[in-house]
Amino acid sequence: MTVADPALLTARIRATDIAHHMHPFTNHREMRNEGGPLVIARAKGSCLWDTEGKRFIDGMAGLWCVNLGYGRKELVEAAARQMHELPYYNTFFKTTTPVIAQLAADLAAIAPAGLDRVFFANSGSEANDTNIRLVRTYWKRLGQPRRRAIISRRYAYHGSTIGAASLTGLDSMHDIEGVPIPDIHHAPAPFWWAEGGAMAPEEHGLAAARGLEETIERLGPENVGAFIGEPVQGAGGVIVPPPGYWAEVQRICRKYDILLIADEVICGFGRTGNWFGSQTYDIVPDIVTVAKGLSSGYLPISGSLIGERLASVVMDGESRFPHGYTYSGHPAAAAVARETIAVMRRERLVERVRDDIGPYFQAGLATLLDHPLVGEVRGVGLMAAVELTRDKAARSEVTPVGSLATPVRNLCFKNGLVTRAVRDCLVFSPPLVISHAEVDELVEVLRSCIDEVA
Ligand code: PXG
Repeated sequence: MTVADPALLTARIRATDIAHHMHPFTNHREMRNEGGPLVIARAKGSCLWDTEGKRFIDGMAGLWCVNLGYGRKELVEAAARQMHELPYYNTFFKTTTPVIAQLAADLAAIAPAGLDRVFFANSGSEANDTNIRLVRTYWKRLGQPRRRAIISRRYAYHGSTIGAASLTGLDSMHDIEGVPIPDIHHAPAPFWWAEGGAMAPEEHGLAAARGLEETIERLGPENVGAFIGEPVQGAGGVIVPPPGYWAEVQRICRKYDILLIADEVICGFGRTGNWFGSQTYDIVPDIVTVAKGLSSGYLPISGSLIGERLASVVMDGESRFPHGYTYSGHPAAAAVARETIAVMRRERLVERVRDDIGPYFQAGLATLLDHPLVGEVRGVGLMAAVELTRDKAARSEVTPVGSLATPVRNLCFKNGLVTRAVRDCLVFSPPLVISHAEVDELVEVLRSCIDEVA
């Protein structure tokens, strides 16, 4: 479409999009009534521009993924070089490619201790579906096929495929027949703001962990194969676990010999100030899900990192693991992932999040706490939620749900800041390269928008 007038161009793209494109998680009628989708045309660093030249700070790094920021020539060139050399070959039936073998080794080098092998997929959802099969295959081959239950948590987001949506703990995603699939259960989340009542946060964290133990006992430990959790629950509203929570969950999993899966699709690759959230919270997982930041979102790739305990049964046994995707270990995506890890090392981005921009970002958002509508600011590293309420002391739920955060989110867009409303909190996960000045701008715009809604 070559149209000189930006407004006309935008209108045409919107019309075409409305006519033909079904969007994920979108109310199309509402979108049409509002004049159509926002059309993002280009991006650089931590900023986006729409087709009419309006600039936005990307407070979400795309969808929690563009960790290195936009416009990274290194990543583009890594993909191009690989595509010239070998654009595609598969990894099924005893074949491999140099780049995927090397990426697997790169991941083993940075992964939490002992997770030396990786099964590749293309999205977080696919990797979590892989995990369901991994866990059930593991127990079946050990002669304990009854251990097929997998326990997840409320507010969890593990993806949209039927398996991953089953693990997800959001009611809206279970609103069709057959979901969740059998033998998936949901335990409480350590979500103190909404559910902690009069308890101290640490006390509520232990109560949530106890809820996991009760679920295991109700199901019978001999029927439970694994527990899956995000170190910090992201899409559910950046639910930061209180001190002691993960240690207790770990203790419970060990006590009942249950596999522990850390879904690091958001937390991985520096987001929490370490390479993995498991390191931030001293979790020793049997499986780690990675995606998003693995390639900084430039190309789709994900994986399940596994340790010796699983590998010895599902890899080194007599039979093969009957599972795989055409694009498992795609060479171009793998080349981008390798370069992403290399850039993170060269630019010391994990250290930057831990020591510099992470604390600066959290301190900036914390200045909003003096606002009458801001009940809580919670976060770690470069992920955070600003919880809005009409009654701070009572931590009362906003009614109707969304009536504070949604207008604030809409105003933020109008004023050049991309954020996401989850119930009545605004969530943030900016690129790891966001500058101090951009953080200042983000906080300032957010404050003015909350003011306006107040
Ligand atoms: N696990 C976690 C922890 C995630 O956050 C997935 C798995 C699924 O990944 P894929 O690549 O299949 O989407 C995710 C994805 C949001 C939002 O609005 C969050 C995600 C995806 C899309 C939107 O917060 N997280």
